[in-house]
Amino acid sequence: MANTEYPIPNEGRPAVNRLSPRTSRLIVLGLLALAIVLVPAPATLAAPADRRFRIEASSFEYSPPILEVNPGDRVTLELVSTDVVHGLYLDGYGLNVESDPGQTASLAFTADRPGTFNFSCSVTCGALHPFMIGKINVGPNWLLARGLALGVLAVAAAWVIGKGRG
Ligand SMILES: [Cu+2]
Repeated sequence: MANTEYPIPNEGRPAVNRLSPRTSRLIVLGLLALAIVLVPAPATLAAPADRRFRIEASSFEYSPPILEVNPGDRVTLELVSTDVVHGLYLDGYGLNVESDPGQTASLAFTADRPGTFNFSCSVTCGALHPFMIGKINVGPNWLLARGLALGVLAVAAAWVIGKGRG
């Protein structure tokens, strides 16, 4: 009768040995959750660089519509319209540029704010003008990654608790 998995009460063992496997698992999950919340996001993975993007604007889309940069990058957007006058207004940074047909207009800024920023056409260009949008991701989305990881942990905890009841 040495190592029974579930210690018999009043056997005289110290209380620390009486943690059920379920409790131990929940403690491990709790510690993981704390780690996910408390561990700082890694600093910028890459050193700041000069990034240049050529964005073609046509009715009613941008090509490419999604840009990825690292925090601290010096970003230059070259907007070139292929048909009528289009603009690009970058949310969050409050920057705007307009391009005449066939002309390239540039916009330069330092991506000093991490996050996802939408941009949209700033020149009324036709029926679908309000839908002429794109976005710039500045760095990985750590908030989203943490949220997903915590969600997975919550599901695991619910499973452990449910299993213990069954
Ligand atoms: Cu437009």
